[in-house]
Amino acid sequence: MAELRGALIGCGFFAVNQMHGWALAQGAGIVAICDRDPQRLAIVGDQFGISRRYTDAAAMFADGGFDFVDIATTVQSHRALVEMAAAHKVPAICQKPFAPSLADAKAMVAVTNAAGIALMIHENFRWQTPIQAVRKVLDSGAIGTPFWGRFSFRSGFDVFAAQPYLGEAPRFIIEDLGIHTLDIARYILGDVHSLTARTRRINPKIKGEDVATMLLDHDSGATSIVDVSYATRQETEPFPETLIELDGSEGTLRLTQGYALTVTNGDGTVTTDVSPALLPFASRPWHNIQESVLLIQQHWVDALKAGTETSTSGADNLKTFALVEAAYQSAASGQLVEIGTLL
Ligand code: NAD
Ligand code: 89Y
Repeated sequence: MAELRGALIGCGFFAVNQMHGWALAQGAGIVAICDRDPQRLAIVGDQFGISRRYTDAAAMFADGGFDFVDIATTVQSHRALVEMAAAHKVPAICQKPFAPSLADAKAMVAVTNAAGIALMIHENFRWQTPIQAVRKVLDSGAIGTPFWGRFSFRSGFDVFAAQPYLGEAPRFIIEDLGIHTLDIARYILGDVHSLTARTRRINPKIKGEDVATMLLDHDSGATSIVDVSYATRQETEPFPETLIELDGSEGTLRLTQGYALTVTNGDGTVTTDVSPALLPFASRPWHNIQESVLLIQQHWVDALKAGTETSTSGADNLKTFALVEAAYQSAASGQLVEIGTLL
């Protein structure tokens, strides 16, 4: 099949990683870009040699000539742009967080289903090499059936320097980062039926919460803790590592700082280095995330060509997004939230 032609909307901070990813992905390339900010359009267009440039997404869709769209804007525009893609029957990738609200996210799944187009949420953290390595250990049966887990992301990294909007919204860490950690918890231990959360704001300069602790009841019977913080200073800054502890019927697994994966069972203890690759365009400490961008984009190309559903389809990501909504509801009420009431 010929190379798939993509168009990218939103040429901001993170889109540069996506453009690098598209340059390396097999079977697809970007033929048009759009940003309502002419400066960003020029910077990214010049860097990646893209001559078809638009400041208006509607004009780009009207001109057409692409097989999919990659929406890399911030959350406020996601629903309108996905609806535009559906109206033109163009399969769409949409960055996380899915939408401003669960109602918007459900509407986006409905409109893409009605149009018969694929929708993938760019939920890339489950594609990180260390997370894939954890999944493989579980699938091998090395620790038996997991009954308890902890998914932890604690950092003092200044994310506001590159993404100033993160300090301005009333919701911060769960919607921005915890969404990834909750998705990893679902990916590893399966769907969740109830959740309890507590949040704090430690940094006085921001509007939203920067610490959250969540307790998840999985359908499998496993219990997990998802804890995230951007107010945690440590001797060695772990950004952007997700640390994982799993206890299973036959053994344990620990993914510790420095990308070390330790598995203990009846055969003894084995520690493996599961560091991500440092791709040619990547820079530490972002390389873990940057590699997962290429991996999820390659997955999209392969699935689009094969006509199969993606791992983080709109329908799948609704279940992750419901956990985000549940966490905010639980933190506000102090009560446990049943996920089924939201979906
Ligand atoms: P940004 O503000 O730097 O870039 C967004 C760009 O989109 C801006 O240049 C803006 O002008 C443009 N834009 C907004 N609305 C538009 C519209 N309707 N039409 C055309 N252009 C429009 O933001 P960012 O930091 O690059 O974040 C973008 C998204 O990526 C966010 O949703 C963020 O959560 C996500 N993100 C994901 C990861 C990840 O690992 N998956 C990491 C960082 C950021
Ligand atoms: O926006 C966030 C994301 O998705 O990954 C890390 C991040 O850039 C800052 O929390």
